[in-house]
Amino acid sequence: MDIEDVKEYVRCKLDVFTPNCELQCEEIGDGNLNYVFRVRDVNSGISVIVKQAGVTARISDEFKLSTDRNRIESEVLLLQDKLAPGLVPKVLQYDDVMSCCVMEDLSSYTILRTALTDEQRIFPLFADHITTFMANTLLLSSDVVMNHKDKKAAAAAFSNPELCEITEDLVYSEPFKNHNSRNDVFAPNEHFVEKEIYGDDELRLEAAKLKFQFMTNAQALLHGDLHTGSIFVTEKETKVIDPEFAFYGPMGYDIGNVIANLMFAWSHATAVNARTEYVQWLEQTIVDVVDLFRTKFTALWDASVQDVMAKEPGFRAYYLQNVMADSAAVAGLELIRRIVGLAGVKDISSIADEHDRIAAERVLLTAAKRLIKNRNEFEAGADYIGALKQAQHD
Ligand code: SR1
Ligand code: MG
Repeated sequence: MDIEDVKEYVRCKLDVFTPNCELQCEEIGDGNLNYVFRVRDVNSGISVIVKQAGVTARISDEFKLSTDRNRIESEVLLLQDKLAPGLVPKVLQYDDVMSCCVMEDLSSYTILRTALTDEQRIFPLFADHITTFMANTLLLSSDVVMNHKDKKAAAAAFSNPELCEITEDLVYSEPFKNHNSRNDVFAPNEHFVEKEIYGDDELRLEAAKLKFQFMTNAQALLHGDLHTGSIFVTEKETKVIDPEFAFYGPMGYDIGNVIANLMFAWSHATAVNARTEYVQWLEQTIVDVVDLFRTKFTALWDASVQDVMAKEPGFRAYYLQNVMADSAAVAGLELIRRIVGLAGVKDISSIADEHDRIAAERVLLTAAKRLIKNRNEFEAGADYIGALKQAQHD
């Protein structure tokens, strides 16, 4: 739809707008895949977001994608609002003919990546909110809690092969091979990447193991793309958006993405000499995301576990330890793919000084290798800060 189509569409389809209302509409999407419109009634001030999925990705026609991702996104938002109330936008309507979802307008919120990278703002409640979101949506959609037949039906309903293929290629394959890839390496770091990533046999073997774990471990209903561009924030509230990559996969995929993208914010902050209070808050937030997740996951497990064998003494600790190791590995993969692969992040690309950017990328890539290879050693939040500080001195 173009802007006029969207105005006509909401005028006809949504009760909140009257037939003669005066509408303003703008396209505000800045993601890689879809078109996002904000429509506002000039007189009442009421506004909504209309998100439409096309048959190719916005970033490039090379990606041919099913519009079913819009159905998945709409249904997952409705489900996540039940599992983690108040932490996702309200869905007002989903239309499978137009492949579009109408949802709550969050115009008083800011995208977390922008707020961190451009504004260096502090969000005191973010770690608490995002860990509630992850513990609830992941554990409560898993076999630990759900009836196993219902869980298998949910896994089938949220089968998302085309968007999973993007992740399999862009996260788990292309960053490790300088062949037939769409990688986009910062030129001054090409030799470093050649040696430290493409040339590291042990790293590539671990990435291969993790790729097949991503494809085969239908552990929980993931958001599937939980970076700081998928999170809206204010000082008091957090809303997770864009679950179009959702599918049943390993829990660590979501947790690792949050950690890695906070590390990107930390890297940007240190590169531009951000104020100490802000850098300290970022470090504490990384620590809190890991430690609060563990605490909440443990409490929720005890309150909601259903499977008879999952109640065996020692099983909870074994399960959580695997989730935390996966999380560390995914954090490493996300760091590597955003520096080496096709879809970069502005936390890094906006570091203006060439030497600062070279150094920032090398610190993160060094930490990433440790996160992947030594993933079983990352248990507490402080371990992640330790990896960053160690990489600064390597
Ligand atoms: C072609 S899509 C590139 C990336 O954008 C999305 O947000 C996902 O992170 C995907 O890997
Ligand atoms: Mg997105």
